[in-house]
Amino acid sequence: MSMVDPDPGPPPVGGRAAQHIVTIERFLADSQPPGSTGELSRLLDDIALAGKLIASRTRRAGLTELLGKAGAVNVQGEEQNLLDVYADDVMTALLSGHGRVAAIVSEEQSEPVVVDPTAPYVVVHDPLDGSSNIDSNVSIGTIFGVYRREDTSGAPSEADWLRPGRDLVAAGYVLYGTSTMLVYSAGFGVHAFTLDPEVGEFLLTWSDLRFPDEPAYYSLNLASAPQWEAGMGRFVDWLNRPDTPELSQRYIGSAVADFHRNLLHGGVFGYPGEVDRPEGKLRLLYEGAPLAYLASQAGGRGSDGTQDLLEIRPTDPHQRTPVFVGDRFLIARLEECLSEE
Ligand code: AHM
Ligand code: MG
Repeated sequence: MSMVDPDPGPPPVGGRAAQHIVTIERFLADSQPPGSTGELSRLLDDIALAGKLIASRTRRAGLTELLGKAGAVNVQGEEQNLLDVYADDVMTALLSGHGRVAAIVSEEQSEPVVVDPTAPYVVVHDPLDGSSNIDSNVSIGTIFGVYRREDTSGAPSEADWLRPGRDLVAAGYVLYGTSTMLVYSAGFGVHAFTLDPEVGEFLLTWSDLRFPDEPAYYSLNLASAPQWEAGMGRFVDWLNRPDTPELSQRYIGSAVADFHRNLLHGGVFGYPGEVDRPEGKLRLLYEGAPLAYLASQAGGRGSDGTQDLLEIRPTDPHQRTPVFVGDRFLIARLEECLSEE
């Protein structure tokens, strides 16, 4: 029997519960705008297959000696885990060789990788976000964004990937949690699919997810509060005032998992800049911008604290930025707190 109930009941938020069993492949094919080539749908289906492979390996990690360090350091100066490397290899393999993807920007690759100079899309991704959680069996995820090249006549260059999030044509994540879920948007709402491990298919769970009107959570690493600038202190004070909407604090340390919970139940995730590190930790191109794109498609927002994350054009593929994504009202309040003298 399938593990995914064809009628999962009402979603915890705005959005529609799937009434029929619909595979992601079928959903993508049925959602294509008239006249489109179907290449983007096939590209998203390739990413879904990468997600299945990574999920399968993640589930077996403790059994197959895949936990632990790979012995290499990535361009961020962070030690790579074996699963980081595996996930990156899977994404590269699935995105190469079929004429859809011209170049790939990955957190785990120091330089963008050109795979097909004439292809129409560029994919940016963090193959395994939250990888410090791998060894402790805590949720991790793959984050991705897709840009359509404006000019395919020459070899891919910086102009193809140093682009603001508002240019994204699709973005999403695969969350390896208690179940594996793929959440994506291609500009027409946010849709969530659960992997049925028995049949090996991502099946539609909810379409048109929206942040609920009443937020439930804020997700900040409060242990870093002494390093934050003064405005963050004002925001945290406001969050804890008795006349502020009652919120719980939840912080997983996997941005993708924190974002997902807040998408379902309402709230904001943030990784602020710090006095000695004003640019923060998270990367604009393959962490901040895709999550901000999803947030805006679900009625929320993304901000770096002063401006919309989707408006920032990176000058480096691995550029870092403060990231705040989620509920619009909470982000507006945060921006006010950061702008006060
Ligand atoms: P990673 O891409 O190397 O996994 O780092 C990003 C992760 C985010 O998922 C998470 O929000 C953050 O790092 C947690 O960092 P910290 O432990 O400093 O709170
Ligand atoms: Mg990562």
